[in-house]
Amino acid sequence: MEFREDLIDLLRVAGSVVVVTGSGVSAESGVPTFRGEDGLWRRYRAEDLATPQAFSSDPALVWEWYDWRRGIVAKAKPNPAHEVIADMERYYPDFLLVTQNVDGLHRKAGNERMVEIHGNIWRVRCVAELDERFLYDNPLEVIPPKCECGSLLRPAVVWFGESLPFEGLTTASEGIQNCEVFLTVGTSGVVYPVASFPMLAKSSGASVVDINKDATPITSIADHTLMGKAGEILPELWRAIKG
Ligand code: BV8
Repeated sequence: MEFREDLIDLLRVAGSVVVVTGSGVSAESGVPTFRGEDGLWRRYRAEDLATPQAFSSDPALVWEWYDWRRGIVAKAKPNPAHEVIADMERYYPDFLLVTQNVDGLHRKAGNERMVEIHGNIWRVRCVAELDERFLYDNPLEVIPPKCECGSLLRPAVVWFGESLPFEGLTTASEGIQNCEVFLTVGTSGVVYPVASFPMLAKSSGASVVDINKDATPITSIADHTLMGKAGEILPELWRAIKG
């Protein structure tokens, strides 16, 4: 795989790098993407299930969907793309990973300087007491699961129409406005506010690099576009950078 010299130089000497990932980075770990041909939802669209309205009208249905997804994620392992992004955290003096994925695979690969900006599929929240905790039961014994207080537990993820965590958003936007290189991997760039991050990076003077299987709205603003599978491109790119 050939890479432009200026891209290799850029990534070799960068001091501050922000990486934003979407479900495409986990595709080669066997975790289905949202909008791909293998569509994450079986009979329903994600946008119709990942909402507070869907949960309040049918918590069992929403939990059945998440229990099914937790089953897939439980068997998934980080792939070479996750491994490279974990190595980037050790290599770059100033590094931040912002992931839209709720599968926890980046943390499994070793990333720590990271924001799970849409939450984590293994965390739940009591709808009454609002406290969060990990719930690793897989499959769930009871659907929908209940808190000790008797109220429903919900997945601690950000649904459509819900605001993203303030702290995570602040960390992400500060990092993006101060980075030299902004790298997106495996995201269709259609879900806001994360979809606005590449333009924020560009307008803050960062070089935008996009790795994706298909063209997306990010393609038109990226300084460098590497089209293909993240699990194949990233290891080759990383070998070229580290020599
Ligand atoms: C909010 C967690 C304020 C749950 C998710 C109209 C215009 C603009 C915005 C809106 C609008 N209408 C509504 C909105 C706001 C809405 C939004 O953006 N909707 C979109 C659909 C238009 N956003 C929100 O509601 C957000 N909140 O705005 O708060 C607010 C408050 C009140 C009222 C209004 C607004 C909350 C968004 C978060 C939703 N939660 N997930 C869960 O996971 O169950 S979103 C979901 O999409 C996942 O987090 C996912 O990560 C994310 C983004 O999708 P991608 O990761 O990009 O995945 P996708 O399948 O789309 O693409 C994968 C890509 O990888 C593809 O391009 C594919 O080609 C590529 N690929 C595949 N395989 C590979 C690969 N690339 C490389 N290698 C491979 N092997």
